[in-house]
Amino acid sequence: MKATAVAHPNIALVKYWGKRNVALNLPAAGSFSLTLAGLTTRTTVKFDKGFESDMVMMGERAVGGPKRDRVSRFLDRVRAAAGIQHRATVYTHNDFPTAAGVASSASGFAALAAAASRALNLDMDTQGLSVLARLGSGSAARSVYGGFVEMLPGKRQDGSDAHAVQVLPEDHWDLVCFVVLTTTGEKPMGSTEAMTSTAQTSPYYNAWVDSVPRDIGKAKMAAMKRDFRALGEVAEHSCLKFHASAIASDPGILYWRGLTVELIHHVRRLRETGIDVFFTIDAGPHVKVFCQAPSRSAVRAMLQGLEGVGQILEARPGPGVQIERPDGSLEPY
Ligand code: 2P0
Repeated sequence: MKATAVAHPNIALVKYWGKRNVALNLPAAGSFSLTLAGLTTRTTVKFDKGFESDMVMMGERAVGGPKRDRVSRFLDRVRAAAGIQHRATVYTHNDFPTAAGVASSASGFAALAAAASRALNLDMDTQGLSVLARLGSGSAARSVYGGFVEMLPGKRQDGSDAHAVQVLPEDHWDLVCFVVLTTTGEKPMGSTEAMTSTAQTSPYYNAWVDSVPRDIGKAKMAAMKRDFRALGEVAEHSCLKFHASAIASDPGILYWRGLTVELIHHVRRLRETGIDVFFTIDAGPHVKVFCQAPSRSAVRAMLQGLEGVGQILEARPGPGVQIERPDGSLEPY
């Protein structure tokens, strides 16, 4: 009735932005991502007949309100699948700042899905786990797998075909991802709400959704061939299109700060000097900068040199969700 799982965030190179079904987190289009090592969520779930309610601990702090309710609703699905009603205690810890804008909901719900399903001995393969994780957060479906991952939007109403698949393993290509923190300011609008607003009010939303499948094809091909420039072109284009559709919402959804824009220009300047590098930006002000392993030190130094840049986190391609054995070692789910 107790299990611990470890999962990593992922960064989308072709973005997910919009749902065909909000209740089931069914995406309107696919997406394509890289799972990261170096940033980790570790989650333990313990079910017990004697517990009166679900308790969620993030680090040392008990979580209440909507965050706890979201976890509780997710656990209800796992309980229903197992045919039990036991309440649970969830201990979860991120070794990276949650305000870093590296989807903590992705690693969080991937780890929670794995720990909860294993604690209740649900007979579930990774595809089933990806479907389950998606019900917690759309991007969590991708963190079930390591390396380069494609999210399939599926067609079915029940969402059973809306899950991720691994395209290439984490040792395929030694990329480096810098997460450049730009501000510690106010929390931007959450993705779930912002996606709904974009779908309902942005005149560019349909064009955005229609453009995704072609971008996924290009990104997959570039990753397979280890064509860094081609991957960078499609990743930046996907990022800017997703932000453009959000900016064109009414009222406009603008995640960027001044330094976000400065970093876009900085990355373009670096590229003009012959350094292979590209950026992507998620639903927040921070900028993720990708390069290949040999240019790691040069790129880090040049990012640090830009005025106003705060902490820089560094990640590499990483594995999918893992289960912790009693001796503390990890095994794939
Ligand atoms: C992505 N983002 O593909 C995109 C790009 C943010 C910008 O997936 O409502 O937290 O839980 O399904 O997964 C963030 O969306 O949203 C996200 P829900 P989620 O990484």
